[in-house]
Amino acid sequence: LAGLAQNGQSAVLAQSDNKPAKFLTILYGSQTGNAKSVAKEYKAKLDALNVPAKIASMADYKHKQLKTESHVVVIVSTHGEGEAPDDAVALHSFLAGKKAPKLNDLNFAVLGLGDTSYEFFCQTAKDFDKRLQDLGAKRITARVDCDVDYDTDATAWFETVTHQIKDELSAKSSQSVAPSLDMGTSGVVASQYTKKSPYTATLLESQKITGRDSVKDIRHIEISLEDSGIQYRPGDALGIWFKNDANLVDELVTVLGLQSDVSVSWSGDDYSLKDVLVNKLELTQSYPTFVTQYAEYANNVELNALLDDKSVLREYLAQCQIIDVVRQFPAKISAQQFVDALRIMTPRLYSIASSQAEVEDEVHLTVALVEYDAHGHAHQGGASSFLSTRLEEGGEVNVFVEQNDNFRLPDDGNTPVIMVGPGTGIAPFRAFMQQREAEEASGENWLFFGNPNYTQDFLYQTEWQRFVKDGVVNKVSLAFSRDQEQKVYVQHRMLEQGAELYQWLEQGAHLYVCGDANHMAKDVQDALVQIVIEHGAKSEEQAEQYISDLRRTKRYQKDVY
Ligand code: 2AM
Repeated sequence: LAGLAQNGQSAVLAQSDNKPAKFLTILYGSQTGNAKSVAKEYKAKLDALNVPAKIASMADYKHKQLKTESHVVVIVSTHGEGEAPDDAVALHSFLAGKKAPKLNDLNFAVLGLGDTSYEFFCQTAKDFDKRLQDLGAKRITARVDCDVDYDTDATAWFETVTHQIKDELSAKSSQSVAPSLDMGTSGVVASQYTKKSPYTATLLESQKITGRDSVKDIRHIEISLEDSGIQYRPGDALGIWFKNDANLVDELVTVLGLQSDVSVSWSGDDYSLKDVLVNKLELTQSYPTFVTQYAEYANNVELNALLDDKSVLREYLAQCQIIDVVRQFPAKISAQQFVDALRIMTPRLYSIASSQAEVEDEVHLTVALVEYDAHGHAHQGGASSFLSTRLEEGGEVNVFVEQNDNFRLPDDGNTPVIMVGPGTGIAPFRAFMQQREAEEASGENWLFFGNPNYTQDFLYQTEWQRFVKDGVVNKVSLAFSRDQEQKVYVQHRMLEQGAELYQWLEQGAHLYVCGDANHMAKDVQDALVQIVIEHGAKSEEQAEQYISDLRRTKRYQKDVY
């Protein structure tokens, strides 16, 4: 080890008492990139303080290594109904399984990222916290579960953890260097533009691509990245910072009986009420933290009763915007109090619909305008209405690329690809095919697409026809749900073609699913299990195993929302 110490910069140095050097390992499990960026931010802070630390995605981390660690922090998000992010699935189940080691020498802390609007808020973080404790590890500090606006809580947690570990790690490891971990998987130079400092791009084109009689309003949007130097890869998402609708804000201010131009302070700066509501705060979703604070000023029995029953509250909030709560439960509240009850706006992520191999310094999106009636009023989604109706061609929009290494074309261009992308789920597959065409990849490609009506909703129809004609796409299976009496969905087409689909899988195909998480992705998964049972002559249990092996080996990837 002494020799290593002289030669290898990235070696862990032995201590004078011959104990291995200690460092903090930051393990993150990320789906949309938030947990990863929080983890990176923490690593940077520790570096600045000279606290030895390394960082790793749970997906790249050897599970058994946990036994050798002295200090680990887990930063992990939760999705849907309490599901672990793709990165975390394997470690999460390893810790619950029979092979999980005793971890009596480990000190740990857990930070959860989630959304309080969901029933299983931060469930994955809770699971890690409990399992590590059950395995004998000692908690450095209590777990913190962050809501969507996680910055403040995450920072407070960093400080607590750092305070607890700093002396021990710095003192014992004054000469040690944490081993560096090769994090480079993408081959794309990291952009200087991030969620916190986005690039101000311009809208080149916004075109409705559903027909006049469609039940949907879906736009094809082209944004110029010009000389930003931003690079992205098929599978990545574009983060969009949007502005709330000024008309909605005016109406909200009127209902509240307040004045738009009154000054409020927010995050250390002064703003007019209108400015902060248009640019900074979340209005087109509603969330329990708002209702809890607002209820103090509303003093309404019915509203208080809502707060007493979490599941009733969740149901109420599901199709509710801030203005609905305000209309329904009038309150005596000042502009400052109202602003303090709202949470910070979060950017929306859209799967990128283009490849730079084809469009160079542009980025394309496929955006469905969210519109619905609720509580007796018409509603629109915040970012989708901004992109579709308020942003004019030539107008500015703040964007950043969110890498998604959990949705990548196979490295080998010969590998066949099956794409299941109904509705706007088509977006990343347009990017995939642009990329494969540019690379002249020889692997076969099969698209499953669905939408309500053939004549109105076949998104990018002429492009798909051209891809087929030119031999880029080999098979297209369509499910236009409302063109016949019985609904036909992509999973029905998959089942119909089950024998061939199974054959493709057996030949090593990668399978991708993009689109609705609530129903479609589950139904598609069930169809897959059926297909493997039927055409692979397997029991249900074996089929489930087959599918989970596909996931584990990254041959079955999902980008669902
Ligand atoms: P529907 O709206 O006619 O019911 C894209 O949104 C397409 O996905 C639409 O054709 C929609 O059909 C369909 N869809 C709705 N629920 C689905 C499900 N559970 N599985 C697959 N497709 C679904």
